[in-house]
Amino acid sequence: MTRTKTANVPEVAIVDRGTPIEAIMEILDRDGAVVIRHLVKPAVMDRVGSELDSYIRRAAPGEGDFWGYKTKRFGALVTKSRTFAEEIAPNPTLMTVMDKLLGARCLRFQLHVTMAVHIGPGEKGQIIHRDDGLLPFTHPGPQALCNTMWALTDFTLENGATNVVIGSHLWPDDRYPGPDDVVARAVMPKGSCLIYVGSVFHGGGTNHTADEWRTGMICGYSLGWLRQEENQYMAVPPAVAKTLPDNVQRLIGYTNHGPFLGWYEGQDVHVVLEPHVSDVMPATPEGGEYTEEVRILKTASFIDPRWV
Ligand SMILES: O=C(O)CCC(=O)C(=O)O
Ligand SMILES: [Fe+2]
Repeated sequence: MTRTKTANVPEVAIVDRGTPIEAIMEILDRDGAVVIRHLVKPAVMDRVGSELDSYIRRAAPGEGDFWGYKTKRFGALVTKSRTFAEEIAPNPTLMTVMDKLLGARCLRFQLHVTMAVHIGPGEKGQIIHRDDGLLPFTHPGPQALCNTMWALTDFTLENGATNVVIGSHLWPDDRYPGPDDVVARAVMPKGSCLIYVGSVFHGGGTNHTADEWRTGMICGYSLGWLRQEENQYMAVPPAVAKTLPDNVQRLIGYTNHGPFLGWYEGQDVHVVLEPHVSDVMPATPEGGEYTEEVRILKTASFIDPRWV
């Protein structure tokens, strides 16, 4: 189905790939969401689509107003799609955006959630919500997480492009979207990416088509000291993580946050991916084989709040 532009339906601000990061951050700060058009080539999405195809076919639809009744979902995209693991989750533009958004309140941000969302014909719009509603923080406040939605198919007004309540990331806890608030649609071609901060109200759109599925992939990031929404160590167990690039292993969480969070036997948890791992706390070798963080962990006499 071709995209029909409806004059009075607002759309989430869209910029081209390569737009300066400052301009992207300005829109994100103002609206709570922004779309980057063709952040990857459509061919990359074709590859992801073929890697996920058998899962999409096997997945069962949801059974509630939040996950829908005609919508298929599944997680663990890092394990299920090599292209997602290597080219989508660690996308350099997203890494820069997340660093700007989350980097001031953690030593490293982490992968928070991955999920395919395959909205079927006739599905009604998802309940409008804040993704950071899972966390006990008050609004407005600094962002604890930021999710993205990658378009595996075109996202159109007809097939369920995500609804985003513009500016709602700045609202207090007791304000919920009403009829006077601007709900914009994340209309975007395949290969584009919607970035939406954790506190902005949003939800999947209604799929008005008779025969078209709207397929997207959620890829979210959060402060590195927070519990991840999707259990990444279960979704990407060590045997799989071993086969991934170093930066992706660390993004998933196979590394310590500062010296004190996430360690394994007094070591950077990344060692569990190496062929020989000591299962007791090993002695620090002469000559500083350990990283500075592990040296601090093993020799500390106090805990410095800057480490967390
Ligand atoms: O499918 C969409 O467009 C949004 C999905 C979503 O917001 C969610 O599942 O949390
Ligand atoms: Fe959501």
